[in-house]
Amino acid sequence: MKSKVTLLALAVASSCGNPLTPSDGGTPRLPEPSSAPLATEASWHLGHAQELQDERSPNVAANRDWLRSRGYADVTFGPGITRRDLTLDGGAAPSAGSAPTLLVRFVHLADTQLADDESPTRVVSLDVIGATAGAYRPQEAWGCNALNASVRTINKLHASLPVNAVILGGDNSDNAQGNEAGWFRDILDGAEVECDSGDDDDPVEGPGNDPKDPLFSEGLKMPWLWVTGNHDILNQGNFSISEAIRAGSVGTKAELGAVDWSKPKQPITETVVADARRAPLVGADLLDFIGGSKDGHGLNAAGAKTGGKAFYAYDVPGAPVRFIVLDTTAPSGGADGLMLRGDVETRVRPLLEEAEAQGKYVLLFSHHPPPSFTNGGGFAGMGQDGAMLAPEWREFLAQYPHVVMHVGAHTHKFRAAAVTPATGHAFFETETSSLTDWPQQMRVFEIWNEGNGYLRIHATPLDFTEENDPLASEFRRRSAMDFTAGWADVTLNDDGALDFWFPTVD
Ligand SMILES: [Ca+2]
Ligand SMILES: [Ca+2]
Ligand SMILES: [Ca+2]
Ligand SMILES: [Ca+2]
Repeated sequence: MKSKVTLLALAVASSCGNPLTPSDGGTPRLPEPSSAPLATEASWHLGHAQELQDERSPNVAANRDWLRSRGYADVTFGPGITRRDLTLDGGAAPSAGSAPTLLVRFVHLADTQLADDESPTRVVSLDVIGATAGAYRPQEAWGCNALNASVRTINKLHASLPVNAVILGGDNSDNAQGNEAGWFRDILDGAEVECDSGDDDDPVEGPGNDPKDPLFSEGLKMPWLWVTGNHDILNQGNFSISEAIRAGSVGTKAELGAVDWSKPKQPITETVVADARRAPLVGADLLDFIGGSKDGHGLNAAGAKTGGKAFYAYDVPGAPVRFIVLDTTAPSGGADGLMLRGDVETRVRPLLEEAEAQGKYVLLFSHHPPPSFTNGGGFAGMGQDGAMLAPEWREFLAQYPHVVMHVGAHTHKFRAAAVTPATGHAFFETETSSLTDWPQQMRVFEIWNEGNGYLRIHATPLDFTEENDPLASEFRRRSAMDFTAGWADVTLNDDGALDFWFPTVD
């Protein structure tokens, strides 16, 4: 319990807009950031070229010191990134309309991958350059701080550019644990949250100064919509939740390595303090947990949680736009996307038919983009009856004239493409960067009816603020180091800031 004096101090500090200092003794309420610029106005840039340091894993404290001293963690806030146009036929973009109408503005927040880095099911020793580079990230303990910073940024943006909704990209947690899902939900909903398991650690004495301290989130000021990713329901994003995994997650043996925050410099340990809150939370239980808070985050829609897989529609109030959320995860295992014909017929087709009947433009959202749809592909995957791959999926969507775009995540990099199936009409696919790996950006989408025969989908990356927030700042610098030293499995491109031009449907 906090004393009345502390609560009063919090209230005063909050109303004055100043962060509390640790000497106040409470969890800091970070003030509203002074701005939330779109990345085309100003953005974060690496201060060091990417130079492979394959002998200096940034997972080791001494190597981090070496890399940091040579500028691998340096970043600068500077010029905005450039924008380009994308059309369905590759031709020149139309001229902008004289009186465009904004239909919807939303933020896409993908691959936060909140990780309980003290869990016995962590696998730090498997972390190597390449496909398993995500087994450990030197920034991962600061993920809750970065997510809180993202909430502050989105709310600030919302003050000048109202945001209808935030829609997730999936992989909201990293390891399908109940405590991770709880941290994620509570930061977006608004709460005091302590991303700390096992013993209550305080590696830097006092409040608000290390990632194991409680943080205060004001919560998003607009609806947010759930999307499930493979890391939300599979151990390490790969393995179906077996009884052995369930038992191991609440035990003490971390055979592949977890972080020990009780010691200076957080070494890797094979023995942890047990914590029942680490039990996996997946399938129907996970959807009930998320859908049971606030407005249900999309999961209160009829049939949204059927079979423990999240398929639902969200109709943007007052706009001729429907979002359709798809669940592309494979509960039987494997990191790849799985789209089953049965789900397409019984859960997706009816939502599309309704949208067509109502003349609503459709954007589809899933964690995996169509190029990642396989039949049980990926490590620990299992083949399924009725798995639909990208060509068949695209031809299915192309039957519906109002389908504008399929928005995905999963790859941790921006991608944008026009797809032209063999039959039906052309539409767009795009993926957003992750919050966890460089460039650690969200993306703002606006759909404008230009009034000239075209919709313009105006997509712009958005950086989380680090104003008054040294912990979010540390997350960004560690991620920069991971990338510049060659240990992050991502590549950079200019597919983030785009205007997509889509002919209006009569
Ligand atoms: Ca790594
Ligand atoms: Ca702990
Ligand atoms: Ca703590
Ligand atoms: Ca502390």
